[in-house]
Amino acid sequence: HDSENRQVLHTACRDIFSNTPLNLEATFRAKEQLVCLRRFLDDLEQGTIVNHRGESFTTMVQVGIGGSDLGARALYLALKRYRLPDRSARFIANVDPDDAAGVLTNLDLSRTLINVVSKSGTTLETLTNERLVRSALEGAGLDPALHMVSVTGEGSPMDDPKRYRASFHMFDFIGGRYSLTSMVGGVTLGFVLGYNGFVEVLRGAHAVDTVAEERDIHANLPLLMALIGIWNHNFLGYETVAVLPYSQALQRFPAHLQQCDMESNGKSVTRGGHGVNYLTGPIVWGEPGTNGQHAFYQLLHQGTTVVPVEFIGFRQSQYERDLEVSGTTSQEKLVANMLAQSLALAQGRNSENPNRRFAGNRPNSVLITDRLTPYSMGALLALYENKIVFQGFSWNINSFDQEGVQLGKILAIRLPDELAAKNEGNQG
Ligand code: G6Q
Repeated sequence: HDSENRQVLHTACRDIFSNTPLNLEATFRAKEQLVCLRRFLDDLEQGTIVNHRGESFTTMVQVGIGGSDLGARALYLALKRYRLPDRSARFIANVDPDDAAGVLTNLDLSRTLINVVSKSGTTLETLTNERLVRSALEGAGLDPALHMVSVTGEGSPMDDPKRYRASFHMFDFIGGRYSLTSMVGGVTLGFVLGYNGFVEVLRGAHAVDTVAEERDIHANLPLLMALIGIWNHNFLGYETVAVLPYSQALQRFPAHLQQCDMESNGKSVTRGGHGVNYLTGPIVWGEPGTNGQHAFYQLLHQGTTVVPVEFIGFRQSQYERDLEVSGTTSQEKLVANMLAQSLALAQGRNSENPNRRFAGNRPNSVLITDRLTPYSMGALLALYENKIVFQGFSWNINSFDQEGVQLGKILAIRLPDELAAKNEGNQG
């Protein structure tokens, strides 16, 4: 049967550090885009790209949805600590007009660059929001051509230099939800973190891509995580997995993983087109701790549904603005809470009183590193990307189609079209 027949070359964006890239052409093209990005960022820095008053740009608004939004947004929040002085980003995704209105409120449009990101250049939400932002710029007496840049597929309807001050390309050989390390994340993250900051993200991702090639399972962390996930899901029958970062900066990372994992592995036919008779991708969800402890952890400890948990923690804080209270810093309290939760889930607690009894034996893993930096963020991202890909291989499904999303896109056009015809009839 036909599939979208996509190549899976997101790792080519990181293979720039390798002497033997897997796909020379893809890596060459990824490098070309990095050169364009560097030039663009230098021009911003040196005051060659400025607004009509000769002032620098301080904010970038990324307009895009799904794979053209979630990862860049999650990493921006994760790495905001490292932003250049006077640089920040905002994001508009939803076609809900209140999303755009909320973002544009109190924004100095004259110092803002709008970065429209769409691989296909045809997504309803993004095209609608582009028009909306364009008209906001015009309404403020600004020339959209000076304020808009784009990231899109070569030859897409958005690949139009007349409409954008600068344009970057993303490639057909990289799926949307895996595209964060291409220009989809590169332009906004580069604007905020600087070129070197973005390259550090790539470097961290490349390090884990290399680990993913290890043949020894014990040395191959993404493979180990994939196999533990399969054990919990297929052998023990647990249907969901919670990713619980003990870092507020990772607040949107579970949402990015939700897309990457569920869109990739939410499939029910094999690559040969036969129905599967086993579970494929789990339901992925999560929120940062300790906040979650005061909310849904009750169910994790004592609910009838067992939820495997993946904890993520850091020994040091990002800002290091911490205080010792009652003998420990806040960061120490944060990590201690994570470890205590992990132990409690595993060990449980016996009590005469059934209300206070915890069964234990609830599977969880703890992933811990020194600090959330561009490098470790890139590594974390690639860890999960590789895990998801390994699970897709194991289930023998095509993790790189997204027919369910495509159906949504068709439906999203059909009904509004009928509504538009009706509106026109009413006006007539
Ligand atoms: C990701 C999916 C999907 C896609 C969005 C936006 O893998 O394909 O989430 O990224 O629908 O698509 P465009 O980038 O084409 O606007």
